[in-house]
Amino acid sequence: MTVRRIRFTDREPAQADILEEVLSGLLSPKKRLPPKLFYDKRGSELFEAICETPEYYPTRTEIGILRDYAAEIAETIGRNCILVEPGSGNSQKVQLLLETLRPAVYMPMDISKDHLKTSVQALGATFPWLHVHAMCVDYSAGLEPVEPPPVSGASKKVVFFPGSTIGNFEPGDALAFLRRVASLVGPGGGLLIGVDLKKDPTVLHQAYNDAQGLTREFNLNMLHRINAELDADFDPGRFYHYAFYNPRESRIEMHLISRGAQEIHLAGAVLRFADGESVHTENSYKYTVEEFRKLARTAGFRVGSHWLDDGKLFSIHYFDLPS
Ligand code: AVI
Repeated sequence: MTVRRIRFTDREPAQADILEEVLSGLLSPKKRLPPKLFYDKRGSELFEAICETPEYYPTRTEIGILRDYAAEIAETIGRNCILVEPGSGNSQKVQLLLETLRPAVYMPMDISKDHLKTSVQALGATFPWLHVHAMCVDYSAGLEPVEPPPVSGASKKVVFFPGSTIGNFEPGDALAFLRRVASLVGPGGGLLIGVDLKKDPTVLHQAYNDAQGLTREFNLNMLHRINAELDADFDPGRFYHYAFYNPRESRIEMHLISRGAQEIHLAGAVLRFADGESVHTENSYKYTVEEFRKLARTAGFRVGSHWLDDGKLFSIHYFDLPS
């Protein structure tokens, strides 16, 4: 008998109509664009390249923590869980846990079908014992109830949310997301989450202003994407990448700053930019361990263990819900 270890659910959203969001953001008094626009094919490649730069410490630091503490993390969570990963991308980080954690089933969720299919095939080859139920969905549109395939011996649901993606949510949205995770995993379930920490602003500044200029290209790529998909006439050469740490708000802010006054045409609208005017493209909030634990408690979680690197740059937390 053949055992079907890999399943695929396809709820890929139709090509999102981004026009309305782009127009309303650029017509508002404080111009803004949503950070999800970063991640077209080129943007995703640029992000992967940023993660390899010497300045962007979060990725390698989180990977180091997962390597150093995989056994302890697995013991804290317990074997045979249903492991759900929203925004799983290339499923690189979870691989550091699979051998020790031995989940009953791994459920990666990602909006990019091709990415998901490739990574699921690779996982199947590396971990032949692993049951995988991959779902092509836009998890930011809601974490609808995840129905795991019938796998014997499965215990609780655990969400894995690495990368400090939670930092890209406004604090109110971060709380709402944690609440949605709590209702998804239910009593006895848990959340393993990576969170970037507050630190010397110079270190933060360098992480978002790498010497190779990849973060600059990543930021400007948004304008290339709007030109390509919405037929706008931005000249990306007429915008500066500007990223800085705002200590009052505990966040890195990324902006695109207009070099000179200019007019852009988009879907019949004329968008006017004053010299030096900003388009706010991203926030990346930084927390202390205590601040994040407080947020998780407010969302209804019981706070458990957390793990840090020696330099206390990054944190991984495990929270759960009483059974
Ligand atoms: C995906 N996210 C956690 C990254 C961050 O650090 O906020 C996105 C990023 N923006 C610029 N560099 C990386």
